[in-house]
Amino acid sequence: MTDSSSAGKPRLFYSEGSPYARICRMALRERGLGQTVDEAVTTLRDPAAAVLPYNPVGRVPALALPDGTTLTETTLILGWLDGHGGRPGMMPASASGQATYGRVLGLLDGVAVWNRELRRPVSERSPSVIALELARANRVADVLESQAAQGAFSTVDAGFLALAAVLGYAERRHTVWKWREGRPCLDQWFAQASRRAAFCETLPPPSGI
Ligand SMILES: N[C@@H](CCC(=O)N[C@@H](CS)C(=O)NCC(=O)O)C(=O)O
Repeated sequence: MTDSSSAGKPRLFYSEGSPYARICRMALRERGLGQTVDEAVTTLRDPAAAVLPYNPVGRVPALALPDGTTLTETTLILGWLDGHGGRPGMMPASASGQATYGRVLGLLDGVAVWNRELRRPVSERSPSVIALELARANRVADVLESQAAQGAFSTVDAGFLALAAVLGYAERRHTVWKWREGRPCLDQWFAQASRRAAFCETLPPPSGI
């Protein structure tokens, strides 16, 4: 889709509650691109959403570029951001770093499905979907706990940001998941990650779930 008023800066559409958009918003800050890319809040699942003329999928994050191109999908946007600015990029170069990022993103995908179930009326929720996603989340988190115990997530990269986003989401918008239980290393890691300016400046509002 094209942007008829596309002469300005790239614009990153986000919603305040979106952990995916938060990954990109934290990357913007960690990479010092705050002056290069504007941020624009949008509603979601709304025919009047500001993002819709740019992204017919209607999801965030979406990065509208001055030439009329709109990039969607967190990983593609991280890749674009990595191509701009002088600081080290966020996408890990190594296969193991990429595997870790993919693992955390898979955790986030599962938690997002689980959360969506909980936003339905009780009579429309699927207990089997919830059980599956709970098991998936705990299974992945156990592996991440082992990784954290061995010193993973000590560098700020895509895996770090995705982990901060998913645990931050669990902290404020998906509190039904007691991810800290039996995971002291992740707990400690999260306490430290939470102090970063990029994290503090992108806190999502609590959802009551
Ligand atoms: N695979 C996408 C997922 C993005 C996504 O699901 N975003 C949610 C917000 S957390 C969204 O925009 N939902 C609106 C909708 O589904 O209509 C990515 O990696 O960016």
